[in-house]
Amino acid sequence: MKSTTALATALLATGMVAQAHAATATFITSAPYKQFSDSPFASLAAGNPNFFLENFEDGALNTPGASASGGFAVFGGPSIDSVDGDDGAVDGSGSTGHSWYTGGALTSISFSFSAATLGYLPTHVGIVWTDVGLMPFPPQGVDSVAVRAFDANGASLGGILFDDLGDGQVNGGTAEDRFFGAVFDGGISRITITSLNGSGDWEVDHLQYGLAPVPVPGAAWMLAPALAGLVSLRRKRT
Ligand SMILES: [Ca+2]
Ligand SMILES: [Ca+2]
Ligand SMILES: [Ca+2]
Ligand SMILES: [Ca+2]
Repeated sequence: MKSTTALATALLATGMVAQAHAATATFITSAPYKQFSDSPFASLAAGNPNFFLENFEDGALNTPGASASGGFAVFGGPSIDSVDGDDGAVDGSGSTGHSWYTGGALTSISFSFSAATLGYLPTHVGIVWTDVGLMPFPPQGVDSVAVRAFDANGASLGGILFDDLGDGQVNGGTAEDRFFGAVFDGGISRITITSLNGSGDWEVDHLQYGLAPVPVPGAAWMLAPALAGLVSLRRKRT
């Protein structure tokens, strides 16, 4: 497929990326995405109590601390395009699962994260683009998509875009489904996903976000035996 081999990814110019290296966000896009194990964040999420996956299979966006600027969950029908595995079978179709739909009207949707609810802003945020239907101009069913991220103050962290995304079909086919993600140590308050060709007829799924587990510093591992030795030394003295 053309969309899986295209190299049309690029940072969107924002001016913010000229800051110090530590203030730079990283953007990722990957395919195929048939189920959560295909996510670049899957290993990060495993056993992580601060990582959440919203697959919309309960018909709602209700994972902690996440909200959308628009759209709604849709379910079941030939034009519905969930992530493939959400219906229990990785079989090339997502038409019997749930997705998040623009309602035929929105060219852009923001997903925001509440530090008050979560206790932090997520360092990792991802979304899976699953389908586009009607376009303002031909060809139908193919779009250019941008995902942008914003920091705790609402300042742009930049973004990533992908051209010629879609299978030209208005059905639940899952071959073209694609992951978009942002990573920023300073915390992400919001992502937006946008149809750059002005379509209001597209779907996303698998909103995923969380905090990277804090690694145990190497110095602490080295210090632990030393402390144990100190304790045993004191015990011998007393
Ligand atoms: Ca839900
Ligand atoms: Ca399926
Ligand atoms: Ca789903
Ligand atoms: Ca699809």
